[in-house]
Amino acid sequence: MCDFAAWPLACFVPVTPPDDTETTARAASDEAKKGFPPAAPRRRRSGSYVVRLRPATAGGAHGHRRLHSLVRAHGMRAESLQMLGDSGHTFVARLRAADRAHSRGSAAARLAAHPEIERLERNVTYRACVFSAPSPASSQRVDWGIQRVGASLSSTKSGDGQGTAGGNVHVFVLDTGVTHPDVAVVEDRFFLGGSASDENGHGTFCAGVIGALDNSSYTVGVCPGVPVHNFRVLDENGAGTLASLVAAMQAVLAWRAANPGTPCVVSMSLGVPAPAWNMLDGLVQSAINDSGIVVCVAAGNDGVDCAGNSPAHVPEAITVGAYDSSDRLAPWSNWGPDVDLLAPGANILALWPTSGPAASADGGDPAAGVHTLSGTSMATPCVAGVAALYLSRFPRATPAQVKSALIDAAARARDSGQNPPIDLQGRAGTTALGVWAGAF
Ligand SMILES: [Ca+2]
Repeated sequence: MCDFAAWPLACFVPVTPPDDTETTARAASDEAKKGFPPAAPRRRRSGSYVVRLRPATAGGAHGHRRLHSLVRAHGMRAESLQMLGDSGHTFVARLRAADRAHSRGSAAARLAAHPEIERLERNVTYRACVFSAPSPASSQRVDWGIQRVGASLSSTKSGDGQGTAGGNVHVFVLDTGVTHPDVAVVEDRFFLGGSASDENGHGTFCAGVIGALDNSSYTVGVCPGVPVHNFRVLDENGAGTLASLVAAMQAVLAWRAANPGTPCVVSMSLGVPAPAWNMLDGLVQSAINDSGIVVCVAAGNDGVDCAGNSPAHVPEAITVGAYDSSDRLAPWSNWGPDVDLLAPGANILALWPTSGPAASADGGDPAAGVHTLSGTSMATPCVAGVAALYLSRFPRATPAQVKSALIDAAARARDSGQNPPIDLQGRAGTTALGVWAGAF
């Protein structure tokens, strides 16, 4: 691909237009000799030129008149003659030979040699020096995880190129920000310095797993087109603070209080080792028990029991571990009795910022607007998307009912053979159930 940074000007290559050398009346004469009635002489073609008068020649209106005069003196007519901007001495002209006795090409060459003319050049066509890049609008890619959890069987049939999540469910993505045209972002807020823009890519990716639009571009989410609240709590390095998370959760609670009839889901692909209960854990618990908000959290990527991670160890939250495309628990996925469901988390394809500092970072492909990543961070939004799907059909369900419904649906799909159990790789005491979107 053409690297514009390395080719600021050389990227534009002048292209000579098709030869428009004037056609003479020879064809008509030949036909006359053969006894045909003489046809009308073909119209002499004009050509576009850029002409610059020497600085010593008066410019502006005087230059305009002078150039007309010089054109006529050289056996041509100017069909149009316009000054370029306010240059005074540079004009663009369409010139044509005045009669058959003159050839425009040779007349123009003589004009170019006139002492009052500094330059006279064909007005050639320039084209951008760009190779065709993968067009994100030409196709939509459906990740293996979307297929694996039966999202194509859900009420919105992810991947069929149409369909938006029904109902009035809202999803809050507490992450590095969400910056992508394939996500229906309805609110941008930031709880760190800076702005709500995603300068890391992680938040955009997670939002894509939840709800990338089911259209002709980029990827598709589990709950396509669901309204997303972009709550930026992590910085460009993917790091945030307890304070930023507490502030964001308080804002979610305030939104819920103002919109009591609107079901909502919080997705948090983040965590910190925390053997003890902390303020965020208390807010998550309150959001679930007191405010009716479904909260999905990542188990973590340390390959340990997630009982020592916040907010993964909040019992009421839906805590998510990760499996790979061979239906094996990922070796780095946290595990243990606090894990409620597993979801695809290895080599997941989802959205990536197309511009800004994150676009080319971490191996992302800004031209494609997608990226492949692994982690329980990728698995968590899959479950958040399924929860949103469920709430779009059963908007009055409590968080406890949503959690039970997701687990029951996963078990039924396992029993029917649609949703194979996950190989736990020896991590006994962890659920082997993968989330199943196909029921909703
Ligand atoms: Ca899409």
